[in-house]
Amino acid sequence: MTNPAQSETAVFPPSPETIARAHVDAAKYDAMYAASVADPEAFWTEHGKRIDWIKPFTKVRNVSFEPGNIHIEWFGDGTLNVAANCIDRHLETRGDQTAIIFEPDDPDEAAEHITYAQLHRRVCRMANILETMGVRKGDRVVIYLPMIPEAAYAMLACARIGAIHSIVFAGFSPDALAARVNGCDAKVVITADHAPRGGRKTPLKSNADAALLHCKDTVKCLVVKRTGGQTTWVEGRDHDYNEMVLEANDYSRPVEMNAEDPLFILYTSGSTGQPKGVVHTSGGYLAYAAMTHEITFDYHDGDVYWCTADVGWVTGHSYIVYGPLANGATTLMFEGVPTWPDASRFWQVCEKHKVTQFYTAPTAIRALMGQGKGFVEKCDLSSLRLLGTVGEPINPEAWTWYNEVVGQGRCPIVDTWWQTETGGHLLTPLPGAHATKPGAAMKPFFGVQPVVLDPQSGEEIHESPTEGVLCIKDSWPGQMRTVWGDHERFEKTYFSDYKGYYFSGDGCRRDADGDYWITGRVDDVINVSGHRMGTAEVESALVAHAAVAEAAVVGYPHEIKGQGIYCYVTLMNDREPSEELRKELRSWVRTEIGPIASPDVIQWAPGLPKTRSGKIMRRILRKIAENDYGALGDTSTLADPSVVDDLIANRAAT
Ligand code: 6R9
Repeated sequence: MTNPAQSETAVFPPSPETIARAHVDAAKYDAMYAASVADPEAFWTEHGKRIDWIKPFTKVRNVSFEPGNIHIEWFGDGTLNVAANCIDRHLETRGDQTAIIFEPDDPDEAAEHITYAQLHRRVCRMANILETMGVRKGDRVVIYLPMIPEAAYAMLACARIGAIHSIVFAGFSPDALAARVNGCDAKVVITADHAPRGGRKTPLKSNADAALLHCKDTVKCLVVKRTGGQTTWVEGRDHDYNEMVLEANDYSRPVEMNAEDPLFILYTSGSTGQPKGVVHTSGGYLAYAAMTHEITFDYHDGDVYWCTADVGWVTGHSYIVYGPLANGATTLMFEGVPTWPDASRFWQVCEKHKVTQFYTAPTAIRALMGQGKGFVEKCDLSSLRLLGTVGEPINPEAWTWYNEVVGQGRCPIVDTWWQTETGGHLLTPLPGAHATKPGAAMKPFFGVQPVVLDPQSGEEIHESPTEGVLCIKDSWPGQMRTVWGDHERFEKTYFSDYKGYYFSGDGCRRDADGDYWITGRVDDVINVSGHRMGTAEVESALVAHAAVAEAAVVGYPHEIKGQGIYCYVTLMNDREPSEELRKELRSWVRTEIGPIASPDVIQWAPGLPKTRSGKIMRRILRKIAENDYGALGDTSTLADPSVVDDLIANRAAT
């Protein structure tokens, strides 16, 4: 699928038109980057001013990456309100400008244009409803909604009253939802009757009902009407948003928050244990999301910007809601999927709303590429000026198709590498400043100091070309601050393998020109269609089934999804393998975690390769799943080497 030799030589310099329009050209990038690392205090004093402070900060940063004392603070004595920054401050100049374009799942349903003035009223009403339900500053609110404007209202309403939101992707199961509600001890869950997607409906409210059975009985539920479909109702616990909104006051005073007060918690998968609650705070996060949104996407007034992510992921937080709205942009929210009613839906939406910047994931590009270019070519994409990708490495073939067929060779592609933990882009080409290379995340954003470490020695490698693990030296304002309720886990996960650095969990290459290429995770996290999945999570779901004695899960290359989920399952003595059981286990995992965790392959494994101390040797399992037996490496420490032969002989087709 990839051809590194070819991709190394293909270089696409920015066009003169792109350079002329861009906020940042090559000379400006070089000067600004140098300044940002030479004197971060001065640099961020200036750029911290892109947001409105109630009480301006006097301290820029207070950071320690020292083991035992991990501490990250930006603009620590400043106060602000994030919602006021995303709405109120625009009212005077752009009250009638569209803030959000809502494009529903069904193309026959009318799109909605929500102005900043309307957004203000709706967010205020939602804020007042939450207060009526007892939500106060510092309380947690879980949002479990479809991709509808109310999801943005809910986020901003929380920010307005100082509550901390935690969005749970609507594709997650009741169990996963309950774990997150309990994990952050939420007071309220906001959901909808149903979530329409790709012509199908997910019963969100009944999922929430099932989840709430496993939560404290004080948790309340606010229900938004989306389809009007039937739901059950628990008197006292359930609140009807559509009814309450008629009565709610349309002004709510934004609460003064400290820069370091948490804005949101977002659960994400790691290499061990259950998902962890990544905590982002208010000031640094917002400044960083806004700055990267404007510069990476070269956003200008009058543009129509579309990020196809779901607000359940960090990309939706930073680049559908907070970054764009802080900049007074017009941001498009799309409820549907790329392939329904057919594979031209994305391009029809681009044509219909005259989208100028389009930001999506490689998995979507690959899926659409497979449908042929006819679906693209029948739409008028002349409004497009820039394309972006995020979520996983993009293979040069998909990059080239994106560039030639979608961008018509005219639109720079920003391949943005970042993570839930980083809050915003860390590596990306800037459209007017850098040439692009198919598959490369290219250059650090301002203030970001990437380093490549030798995985064994942990030493920084200074020369190029080179390859190793990707770490970041020093902090940037959008960095996560802690793991909710578990600062020790924060330190252990990100700062203990390579002392003095933030460890990303990704491997990377730096080529002879000094440009960065992400090679993928080096830990037990797999990336399925751009969604992060801890192999440990899938394993614990599998072993929770009565028929399963043991399970080991690894990723393998998948043409559309990037990586697929390959499960080795050892059954209990009294159980026999069967197609039926395989189906049952698949649907079991879907119910335990959600459809995104659905196993692609289940191989029955009478035994798993283990060391004499009982550790599963995943390296070997990965190689078998990848169909790469030549490179099994050292198997001498295996307790029973014959296990491997059996697994190879019975390898499932992928
Ligand atoms: C924003 C987001 C983070 C992981 C990250 C990496 C992979 C993201 C990428 C990329 C190569 C890119 N990743 N962007 N890999 N090129 N442009 O996706 O956050 O869900 O936390 O995932 O995704 O492996 O470590 P998140």
